Amino acid sequence: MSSFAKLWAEIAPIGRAGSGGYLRFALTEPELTLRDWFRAQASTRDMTVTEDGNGNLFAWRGEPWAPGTVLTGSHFDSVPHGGGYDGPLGIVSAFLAIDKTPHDRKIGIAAFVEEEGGRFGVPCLGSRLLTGAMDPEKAAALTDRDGISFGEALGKQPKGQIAELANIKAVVELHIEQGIALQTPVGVASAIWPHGRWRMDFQGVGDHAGTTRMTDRRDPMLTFAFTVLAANKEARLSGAHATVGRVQVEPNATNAIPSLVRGWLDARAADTATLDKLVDEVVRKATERAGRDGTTLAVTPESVTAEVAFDVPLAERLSRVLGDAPILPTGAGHDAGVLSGHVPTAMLFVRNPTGVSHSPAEHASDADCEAGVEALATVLTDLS
Ligand code: HGY
Ligand code: MN
Ligand code: MN
Ligand code: MN
Repeated sequence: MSSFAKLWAEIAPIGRAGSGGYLRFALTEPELTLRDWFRAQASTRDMTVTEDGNGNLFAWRGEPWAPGTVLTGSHFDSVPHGGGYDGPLGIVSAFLAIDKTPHDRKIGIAAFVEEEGGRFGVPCLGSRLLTGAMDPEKAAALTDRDGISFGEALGKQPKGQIAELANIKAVVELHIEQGIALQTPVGVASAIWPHGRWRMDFQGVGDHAGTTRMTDRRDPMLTFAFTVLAANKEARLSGAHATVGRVQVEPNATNAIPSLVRGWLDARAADTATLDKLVDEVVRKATERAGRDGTTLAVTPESVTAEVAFDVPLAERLSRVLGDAPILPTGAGHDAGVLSGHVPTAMLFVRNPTGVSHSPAEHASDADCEAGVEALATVLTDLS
């Protein structure tokens, strides 16, 4: 069994659901177990483990935050029933890669908290706090579906911006590709598409499903359904990506016309103009339809992220040391995207043969994951 397969087998069962997907929400039992695994891996390598006051975990070879350190790593948390590679692959690969780098190199490994935003609703929460892009008070007040706040889950007020980030020489996050463009085992990221989430509240009038005449209804589900179709059509027309997910219906009964339907539009596009046009069009059409349905629509932009263009010389340097590895964009958000505004940052992608991600079917071959470890070791050695 390869060293990758052996280490992978240690974490594979943690947080796996009957669906074969993972329920690894930030600071819940499975993710806390993965943090214990992280600490154990660090201690077998005599690495110092620190937590930055925001829930981000770090393992350091040498002094924590020592000037000139190269930082790698990713996240443990998953979307509901997500795949096992999205996030953890970057952390498992980091521990295996550091074993292949000269011992005198200053390298750190990070496990960022709440990257998916699957529990508290803000993606890359940990890296946003670390870089000062998220207000600690606001973060502490974010609540999950059970009303537990991030501050309670963390057990303290998040610290916010960490000045020592300025000491970090470079960041390299390894991640499974969440698409099907990569035809070689390893690639290098050029950019992250602009993307964001828009909360859409469709307000109507709750009423009896059986006795209310169709002409008297103000059914928000109708406006919602129209909006889902409009988003899909706009995306197809403009080559963008649009999804409406995480739908909440109140009251959620078979025999009651809902009073409120809440859903999140996740929209992404290769450029900001296309993204803006898509969102504007969808909101315009949905608002028009609401007028016809006698409902109202309130749209709240959340965690809208501008395009991330990774450091070009760094990406080209990585591609060169990896024997001309392809350089390609991604539509997925990453902690590396948040950090790239503060430290020279790069990403390595490991081939995803089906391109499927955020699904139990997400998979990468052991051979490609091993190639990813070798590539990460090469890059960490080169940069440090
Ligand atoms: O949703 C994303 O873009 C990433 O997988 N967090
Ligand atoms: Mn993800
Ligand atoms: Mn991820
Ligand atoms: Mn990420």
